[in-house]
Amino acid sequence: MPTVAIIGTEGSGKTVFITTLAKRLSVENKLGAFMNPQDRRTVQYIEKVWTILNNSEWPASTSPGELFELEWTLEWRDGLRVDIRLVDCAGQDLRALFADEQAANPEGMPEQLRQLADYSRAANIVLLMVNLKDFIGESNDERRTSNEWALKYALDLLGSNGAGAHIALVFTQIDQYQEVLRECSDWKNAAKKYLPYVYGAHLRDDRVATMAVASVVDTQVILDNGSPRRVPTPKFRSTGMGTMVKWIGDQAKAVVEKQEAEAKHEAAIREQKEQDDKRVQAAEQRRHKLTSFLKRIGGLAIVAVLLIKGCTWLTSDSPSKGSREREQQGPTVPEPNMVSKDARLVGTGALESFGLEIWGRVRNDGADGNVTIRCEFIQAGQSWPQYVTVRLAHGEYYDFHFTDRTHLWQNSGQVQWKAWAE
Ligand SMILES: Nc1nc2c(ncn2[C@@H]2O[C@H](COP(=O)(O)OP(=O)(O)O)[C@@H](O)[C@H]2O)c(=O)[nH]1
Ligand SMILES: [Mg+2]
Repeated sequence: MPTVAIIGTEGSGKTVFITTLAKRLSVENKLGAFMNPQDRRTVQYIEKVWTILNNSEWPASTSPGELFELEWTLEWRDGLRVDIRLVDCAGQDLRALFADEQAANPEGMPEQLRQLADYSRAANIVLLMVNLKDFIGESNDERRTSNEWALKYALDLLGSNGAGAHIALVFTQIDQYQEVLRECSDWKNAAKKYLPYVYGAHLRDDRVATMAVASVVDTQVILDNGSPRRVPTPKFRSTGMGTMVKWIGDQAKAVVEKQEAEAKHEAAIREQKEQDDKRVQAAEQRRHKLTSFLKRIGGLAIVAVLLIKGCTWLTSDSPSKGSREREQQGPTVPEPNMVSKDARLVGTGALESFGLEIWGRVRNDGADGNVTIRCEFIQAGQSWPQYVTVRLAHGEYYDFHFTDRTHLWQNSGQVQWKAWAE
């Protein structure tokens, strides 16, 4: 929802203005606009001030920030709505509302003013309420210049803060300045005459709209302790309200259209990005498929090559050539072959003791080299080994012969033996 900030220094006429506007729009106007108060306090406040005005009195001046508590939504029949808040501050705070140093140093700003500043800076529509008395009626040149400077500075900052707020300078209490209007023919010309710097910087090219209102057109003079004073006439009329509400509505429409266009644009960008992402994903998948296909093909190719190679190996004569070569070269290690072996008892001549004799023949069927012939004499779980190593040429025989006469004695028990060649 677009937000509206109605900003003005003390005495600019905000309290009387908002009360009059809220009361006049508490029923729908002819353009279908309606001020919807957002809480009971807002209604109570407006009712109280309205009663005061209709009792021919002005409301007591409000302390800065008090009016900010009030809140309305201004609503049109077509569904358009804006949030309205009032920002009242002292003249010197008008700059602080928009000044960058304050934004950069929010701790230096009183909490109350910070709230006002936050709202004002973010507002889509800003109405700056100006009482011409601060310029025309101000006989103090310095004060007049500083009033104008504060206003210009606020507008400068507002125009440059990038939020693109729709801004209007609103002259208030114009029932008192009909002479000025006659003299200048319109309010923009009056600004040119009485606020030349503000005019030159902001109003000249209509970047900032110029408007004028009189919340209380009908006034009467009363004697207050003998001195004459102007007070509202009961059932007073207002001027400029309709024009201002229409202007707010037009700006709000523009804000909403811009917001919608931006949202659409963002959605379009998002959609485009999603599509791009999808396209990238699809391309990625295609590439992945292709790579795995190629990998498979590659794998198959390797398998095919291996198969062909295998066939070649199987069919080629190279391996058999190798084995032939090996055959031609002969075996590389000795291959002892036990041709025969036997054993017999050898007596010492004495009956009580005997020995065992093992003999046999070994042939080397392998390469020339050393051959070891081993034997074991075994009796009652005990064994006594012997061995002999001989160098044998390929095909050469060796007759071996082992005897044990020391361990084998008595004819008791069974004698076992084994012999082998390595
Ligand atoms: N003649 C006339 N005087 C007004 C009008 N609005 C405000 N004033 C005078 O300006 C004073 C300040 O108005 P107020 O709304 O309280 O200003 P605020 O400080 O901005 O809230 C009032 O007490 C009135 O004397 C108006 O429409 N016509
Ligand atoms: Mg006030």
